[in-house]
Amino acid sequence: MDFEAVIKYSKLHAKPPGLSLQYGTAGFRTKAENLDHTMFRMGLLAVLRSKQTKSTIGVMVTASHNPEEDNGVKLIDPLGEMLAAAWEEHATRLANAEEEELQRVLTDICRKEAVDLLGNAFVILTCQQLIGINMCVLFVSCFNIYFYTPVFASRPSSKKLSQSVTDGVSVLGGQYHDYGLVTTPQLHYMVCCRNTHGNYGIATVEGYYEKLSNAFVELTKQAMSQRDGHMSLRVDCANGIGALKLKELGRYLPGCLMVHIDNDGTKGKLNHLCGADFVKVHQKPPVGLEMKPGERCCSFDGDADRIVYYYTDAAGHFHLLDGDKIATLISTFLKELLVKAGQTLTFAVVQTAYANGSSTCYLEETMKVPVHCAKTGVKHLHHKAQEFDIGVYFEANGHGTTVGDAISDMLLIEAILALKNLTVPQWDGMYTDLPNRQLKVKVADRRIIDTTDAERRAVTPPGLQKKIDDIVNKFQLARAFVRPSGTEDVVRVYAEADTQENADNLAHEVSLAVYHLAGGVGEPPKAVAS
Ligand code: NG1
Ligand code: ZN
Repeated sequence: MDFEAVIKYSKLHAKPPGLSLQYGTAGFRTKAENLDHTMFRMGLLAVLRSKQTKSTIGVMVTASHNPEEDNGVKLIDPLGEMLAAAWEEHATRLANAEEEELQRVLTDICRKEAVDLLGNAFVILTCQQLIGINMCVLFVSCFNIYFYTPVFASRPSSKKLSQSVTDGVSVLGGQYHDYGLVTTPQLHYMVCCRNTHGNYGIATVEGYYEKLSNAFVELTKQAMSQRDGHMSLRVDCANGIGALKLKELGRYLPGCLMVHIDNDGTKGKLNHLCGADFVKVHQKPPVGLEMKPGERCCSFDGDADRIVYYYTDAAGHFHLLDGDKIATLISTFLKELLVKAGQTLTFAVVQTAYANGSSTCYLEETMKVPVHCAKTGVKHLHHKAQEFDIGVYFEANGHGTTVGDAISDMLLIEAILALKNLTVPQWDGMYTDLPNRQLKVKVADRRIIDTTDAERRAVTPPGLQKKIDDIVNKFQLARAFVRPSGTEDVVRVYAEADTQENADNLAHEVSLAVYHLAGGVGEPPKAVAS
């Protein structure tokens, strides 16, 4: 390794002294102004991982559902999966090394991971310039580097951050290739295809559309031939990349599925009052979408790795079908097929603590499907799901499958609804969600909260869990937990109870406990306005 060059270039991407970041649920997330050194160093790390695995590795610059001033970076492993845990630790160490420690940390990673520095590295960079938040994607593999130019005008921070990544790649002798404007899941797909030499699919966006649309047509052709008229779906694309990609996919889909795209980025801001996160957290329809009663609608998030469904009934009531309902639909469908085929494969559903209590109860007690609870973050669910022949996993926010892919999840849901001849209200009627509420509390240092039992109990600060237990005991059918967010500088509070009012009050009381016992900053949390 040419340490002299690394150190010289590193000075151009100098680390703010003392700044400490952590590779969390979805990589590093913080203000764009504090990310330059991290981008450069993730470029270095991606090359090392590529050399070690002799494979394409993805590096993504993104802050999918976060506020505009935030940005982030994450690495994608050879099979399109999240980065291996040991390398997450290397990423954190590398990002936090002061300039004078850089050489030692790099040497240490190479030694521990037996990286062959003479090997090749291959990198593909794409930028997703969206209204509001920029996302850039970089792939590393063992041959070349590719670079894609954003379609829209680039924000200065995005250009600079992606340049920092390529500086890191170049200084270690990696090469580039540009994959253009793609969704996060498409990048994961591309990494997997490249490393499986076409066995998984063709590593182009066209290959992706062909793979998904062919599977959809094959799966539904019989059901579609028996239908009167086409199926139709309204999609809120959160003013993100999903709109563009869904339009492209439309050319590959047969006329039997009519997709109407709203919030396509021509008018609104990315994730602003729309998108899967907004709909899930606020439990109301997005702005920019005119729903007719009973009309089937869904929302993607900004980088199209989450999806939630919803509709309004004749009385105008809003009904949300979140990741838990999606997991239930898919697992019920698969379980029925397994029973029909007389198969005895191991089968389980993996959820997180955010899963609605009713969904867990329905799966275990009515469907007789084993349910496991993993820590937040799809990588945790993914690893648990791999223990079974068939594992279905979704976070309640609609983030599911290998890395979360709103487009492929949408097609799967549409296929199942067609095959089972189910309407959305019928699907919704499988079980009734317990009323719930999610809140955020600002604290001085969210690391003060440490959790156990798949994040369902707080071990620190002292007294907090006892206080939460006491509050929960005052309510019926109640459950609540708190955990530090891995993607935002907040503590998240989740509560569910027998009525919405009780869920709101429970969430508020728990928020106050966090505020008082875990170093809350600013004004104390206010009661939830219903
Ligand atoms: P954090 O910020 O750690 O809660 C959020 C989501 C996760 C996951 C990641 C990555 C919730 C409560 N949390 O993580 O489920 O999707 O973002 O996108 O929705
Ligand atoms: Zn996302």
